[in-house]
Amino acid sequence: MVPTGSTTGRFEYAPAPESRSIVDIKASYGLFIDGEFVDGHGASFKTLNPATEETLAEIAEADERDVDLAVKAARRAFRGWSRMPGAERSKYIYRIARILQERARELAVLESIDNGKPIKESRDVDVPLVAAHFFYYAGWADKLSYAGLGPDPQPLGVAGQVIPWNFPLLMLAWKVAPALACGNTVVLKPAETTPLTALLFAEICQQADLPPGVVNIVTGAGRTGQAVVGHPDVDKVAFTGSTEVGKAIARAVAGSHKKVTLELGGKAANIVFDDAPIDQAVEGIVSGIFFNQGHVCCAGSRLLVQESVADELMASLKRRMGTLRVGDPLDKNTDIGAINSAEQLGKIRELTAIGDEEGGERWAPACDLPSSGYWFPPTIFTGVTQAHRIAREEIFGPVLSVLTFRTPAEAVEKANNTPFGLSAGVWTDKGSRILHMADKLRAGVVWANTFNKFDPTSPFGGYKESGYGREGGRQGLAAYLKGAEL
Ligand code: TAP
Repeated sequence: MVPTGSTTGRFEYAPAPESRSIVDIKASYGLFIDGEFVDGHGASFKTLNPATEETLAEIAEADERDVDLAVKAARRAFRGWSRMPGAERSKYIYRIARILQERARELAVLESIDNGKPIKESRDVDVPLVAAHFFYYAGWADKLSYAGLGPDPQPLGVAGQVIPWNFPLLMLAWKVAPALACGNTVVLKPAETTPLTALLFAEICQQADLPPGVVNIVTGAGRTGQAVVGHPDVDKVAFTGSTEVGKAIARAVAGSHKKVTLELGGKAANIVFDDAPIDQAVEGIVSGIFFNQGHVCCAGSRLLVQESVADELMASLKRRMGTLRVGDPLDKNTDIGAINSAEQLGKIRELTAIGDEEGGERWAPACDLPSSGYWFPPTIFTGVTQAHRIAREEIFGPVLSVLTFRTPAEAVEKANNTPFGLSAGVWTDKGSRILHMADKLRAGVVWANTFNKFDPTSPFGGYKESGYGREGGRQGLAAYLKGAEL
């Protein structure tokens, strides 16, 4: 949909461009085990286009036997892969990175079709970052002894990796690239609703002549994830997803030899002080919560605005929200795409209804949403207090809860008043205030006068219920090496 141009933000539907034709989606997909696509022993499930509710493909659901075959293949491959000189391993990883770049358009279109995210995000953010991660970690493969993580770093073995649906390919890159660079082999389970780009990545592994078994992809739902995490011959568990499932995984592996990293949920504060450039802050608030439909673990889902500028900021934010284009993910002018699944849409509706009941004041620009597909308009709630559930729980949708503060100390107290600790944003003209806030905020990442900026060289991870361990940067290697702690 595109706005008619009125400041009320009314939208009309715009048809999809031809971009869909550049990607070839098969009717059905098997599992990727030992370098080959194979039939699974279990049932199959459908993956949908969330913008249309059309079935895209039939996907094999890996059961315990399939996961066992994948882990055995990874174990066999580990002997050769871990002993290969780092410079040789890096050649394979560089090759994967180059093919990812060559096939970037195809990957971006497929990601947008399966996930619902706007093509301008998958094209300009997700896929370039995915390639950048492989390039970055390829560079580490022959330099592990110089990473400051011990003189003779050794890989852990077989890594079982379980990832969510919000950044399907990027979460794969965050997990697979460092694991391979360190000499581990991988069994990865993508999320049930977004398996397609992981399966295209499997094809890319074949194209790069990666030795069979180094990367295995087992599609399925939570049960498949449980089988990966619980397999006795998995040495490392890397999980990104909800705090609830993260806790279940921590319990499941407790007492075993497995090394675990958990990247979980968040409820980030985006804090705007009265000396901040308002227009710039508004852009940061919009990208902080509406990027990727708000399906972002580090989304700036709580706006904390200093009372003296609250009215001016809110007026400006509403004007800007009126210009956001909601609709067809494959239209390159779209700002907000489809919600990833009916289930997620249900969760957003439920929590926002609770926001209404608790006395929050809901506002959204006028939107005509398509009749099929899963959609939610960009929404803000004012009059929110810290006790409200929409200020405490992760909504994981395009919904911003607005609170105010008077002093920096109050801002710190409110920002830290959450069980999570993944990220935060600070908007101010004063460098000293940025440093002060960065010191006081209990968040793994603190952005200053920007938001949602990612780079493979920079470690990412949480405090408190946002999980433990770091991904990205030199620190991200520690998760995949014996005895290496940060
Ligand atoms: P989850 O429901 O936790 O699912 C994550 C993955 O775990 C999926 O592949 C899921 O399979 C699988 N799974 C479900 N139950 C499992 C179990 N008992 N054992 C092993 N695996 C299991 O999360 P989601 O809804 O996909 O993703 C949203 C969440 O991820 C949000 O909370 C978000 O904050 C978090 N997230 C965090 C980060 C970082 S870096 N901290 C980044 C992105 C997302 P199915 O999909 O088939 O159920």
